[in-house]
Amino acid sequence: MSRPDNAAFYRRMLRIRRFEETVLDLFPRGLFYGTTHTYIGQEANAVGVLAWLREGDIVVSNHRCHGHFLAYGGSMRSLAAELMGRSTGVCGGRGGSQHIQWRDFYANGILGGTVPMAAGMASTEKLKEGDKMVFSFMGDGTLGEGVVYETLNIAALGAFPILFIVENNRYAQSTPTRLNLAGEIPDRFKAFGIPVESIDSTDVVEIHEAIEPMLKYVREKNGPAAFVVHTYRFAPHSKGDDSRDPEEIARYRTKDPLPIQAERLEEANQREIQESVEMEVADAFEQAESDPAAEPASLTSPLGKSQ
Ligand SMILES: Cc1ncc(C[n+]2csc(CCOP(=O)(O)OP(=O)(O)O)c2C)c(N)n1
Ligand SMILES: [Mg+2]
Repeated sequence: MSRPDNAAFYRRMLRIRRFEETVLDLFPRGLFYGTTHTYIGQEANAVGVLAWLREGDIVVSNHRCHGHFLAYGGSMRSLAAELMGRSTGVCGGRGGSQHIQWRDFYANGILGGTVPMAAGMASTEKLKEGDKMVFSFMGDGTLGEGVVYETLNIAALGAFPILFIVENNRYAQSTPTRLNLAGEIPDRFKAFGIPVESIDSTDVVEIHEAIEPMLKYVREKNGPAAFVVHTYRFAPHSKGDDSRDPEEIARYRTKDPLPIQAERLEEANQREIQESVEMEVADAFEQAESDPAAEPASLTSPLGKSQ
């Protein structure tokens, strides 16, 4: 499988970055329902990993799902509309920022709850004896949920086709990993005999290449594997809640994945991509804002249909 070219990697990350920056800019206007968690700074993970997706593969994301959804191929306008509770949203405006489902993409805001869900889907794929696999994203803080370890156990025993991706952005909300995570992250997978690869990088090309051996292991039906990316989020956990040292944030910002990738492109090419992404973002939010609100009846019906 050939990898996306440098321009495609840059465009995919920029779409996420500009979508998320716009969400943060617009939030104070009261346009969105519920809270939101942006992916700013972590774009290289979703884009590098999900460039390996094949038709029918399943992606299970978490509360920080916009980047995963856009990298999966989701529509920016439907995502904007979902955040605004519009009927044109990904889930008809009923899910909001954290609860997105489209095709084989699922996101849920219950930390850890997504991991057994993902493994359940992987067990089904195994029973079907097909070639599909599951990508299960989780944060470092999610490793504090006990159900994750029950899941690793059963996934390893059953040799389920699932790749666990841990995005260690070094914080769970406001708690640094050094205060809530004993030992080393890879050891938690090794304890169940699950092979694991780690990388400390914000370079989309490096991340894309580093995950390949683990992906191959899962695709060749050997069972689950894991991939740990040491990363950083540049924006607050949610919106205004940031107690991190500004000097630390500034230090990590020097490793911004966007300029790293932009440097691989001619300036004219960068500008062309930037202009087209600006247009896409502006259109997405403008159209979403003028879309009709979700039908009240659809909010109370499990099927989302008016009774
Ligand atoms: C079961 C559960 N407990 C608490 C929360 C509230 N909460 C949302 S995000 C978060 C921190 C998650 O940290 P991590 O897994 O590292 O992901 P990150 O936010 O850093 O991407 C918490 C505690 C939740 N959503 N679900
Ligand atoms: Mg975290």
